[in-house]
Amino acid sequence: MARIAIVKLFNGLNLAPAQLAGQLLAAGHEVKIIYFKETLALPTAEAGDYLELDYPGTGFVANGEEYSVDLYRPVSESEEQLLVEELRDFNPDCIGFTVFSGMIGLCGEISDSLRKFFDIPIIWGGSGPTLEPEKCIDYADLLCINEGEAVIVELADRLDANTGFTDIEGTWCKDNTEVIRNPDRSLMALDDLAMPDWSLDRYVYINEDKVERNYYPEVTRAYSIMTQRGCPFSCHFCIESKYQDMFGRKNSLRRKSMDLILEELKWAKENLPIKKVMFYDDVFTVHPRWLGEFLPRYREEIGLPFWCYSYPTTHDRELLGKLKDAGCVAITMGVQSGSERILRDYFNRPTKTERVIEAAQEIVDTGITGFYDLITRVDFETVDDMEETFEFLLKFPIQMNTFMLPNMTSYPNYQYSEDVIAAENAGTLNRPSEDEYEYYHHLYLLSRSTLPLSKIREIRGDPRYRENPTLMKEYFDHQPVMNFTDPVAHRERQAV
Ligand code: B12
Ligand code: SF4
Repeated sequence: MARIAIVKLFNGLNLAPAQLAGQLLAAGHEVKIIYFKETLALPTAEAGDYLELDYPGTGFVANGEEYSVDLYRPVSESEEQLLVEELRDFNPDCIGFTVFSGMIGLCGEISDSLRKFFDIPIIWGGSGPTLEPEKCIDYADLLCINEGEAVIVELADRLDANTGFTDIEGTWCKDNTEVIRNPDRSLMALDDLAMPDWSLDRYVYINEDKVERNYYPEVTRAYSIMTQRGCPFSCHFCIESKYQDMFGRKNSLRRKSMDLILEELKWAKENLPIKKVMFYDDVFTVHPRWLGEFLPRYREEIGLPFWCYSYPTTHDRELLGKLKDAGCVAITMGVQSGSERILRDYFNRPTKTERVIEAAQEIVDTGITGFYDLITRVDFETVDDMEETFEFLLKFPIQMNTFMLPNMTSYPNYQYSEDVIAAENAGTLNRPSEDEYEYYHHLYLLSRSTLPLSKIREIRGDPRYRENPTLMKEYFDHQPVMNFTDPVAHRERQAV
């Protein structure tokens, strides 16, 4: 039996550590999961005292303020000490880090400092090393490229048997100074995945110079699950598109069998303090036939309210009705831009905005609380694109909600980011000015207010608001929307 510690910087992306732990336990190994530090979301104006992740997220919330969402306080000496003590106490054979792109710098510092205390291999996995192995191999002995369950078990088996670990498929390995790039590993059949492990006594959380034991890393008390991996779409600002390029499109979209999904949910309902379920599948509403069989069973055997993601072309009224009957209380649908030029030429989402509006109306009419995602500060946007997005938002059902209009983040090696670099090199990027952004961000938020359309258009034509866009703030919708499944007050546009 090998002993593997998994360190997870920041609460938020919780599925990978639980899944890897489940797989290791099923194979007879022992695991400890240490959550380290938290990320905070604050108005950007107040963010000065905090550090930011490498690709920080920012955006505009309903009251018009800009927020930074990937802030953290520096790691203190005592937090570092607590991490070392927790690891010593567990006495691992290997330390794993789950790393997304934004964390590479900080995980590097922490991995380097742990080497002073532990002479054992350090393995990194996650989107960070999968996308940028050349950068990450400086800090780790091994990198897991893409899916990790089979890799971590093989590593644990090899550590147990002392048979070396330089040639594990799906990894890069640093052997002295030589970097060995092993072949990719085939994607797993999801039915071979073990149940994720959520045993509280395996979880520890170190933050604010304290250790919290029996930590359940989910603030919303909702159970997070993915019934699928992969996505049928290929948006250029998303990792799924990059994974399809790297590991092949064929067979990348896979779903677990229904019995296993329901078994996991039953276990969660009986053993965890959960009140709702979050289906984090990239697009839950693919395969209406599968859902036609799954949803009645879910209602019967689980019966908890749930949230999921949809895509404008994957649902219709019939499917939404079935989702609602089964307990779906909220859906988030990607919109991303109101400009068809941006959607088609830069996002690889060639859906007509007319259909996006119709798809949103279908959600509203079904009586499911709708949320939408829309990205702003897109590098390729012109003022005409922002005008088109504003006009789109005026037609988009007012009952659809959002937490924030996020600024585009260009993650390394995504197609979108490569297009930005190419356009920068060619000198063809012509981003709007800060004043234009400010004006349109205020117009976007104004478009979501309940003011009559005639009043919104009047403000649009009034030069005082262009001069000073913050004057629009008095009309903004201030309702706090904090949780996907919290009931949201029903809003209607005022009559003229
Ligand atoms: C679900 C999800 C969320 C949920 C998480 C809910 C929850 N309770 O866990 C929410 C909405 C909260 C969320 C938040 C964020 N997310 Co998110 N999220 C996802 C999503 C859709 C799935 C991730 C997931 O859990 N997959 C299931 C697990 C089991 O698989 P996995 O994470 O891929 O891990 C596998 C391998 O990478 C590997 N592996 C991972 N770690 C390790 C460690 C070791 C030691 C080994 C060997 C292997 C290994 O093995 C795992 C199992 O096969 C992905 C997109 C996607 N389709 O992958 C984005 C994604 C991961 N998110 C992303 C981002 C940016 C964020 C945020 C930073 C957004 C923000 N600005 O705040 C936050 C981060 C929160 C935080 N502080 O940690 C980006 C990361 C980009 C990048 N290049 O790194 C992604 C890729 C989406 C994108 N834009 O392309 N997210
Ligand atoms: S639909 Fe969503 S998950 Fe799929 S590629 Fe597009 S952004 Fe990514």
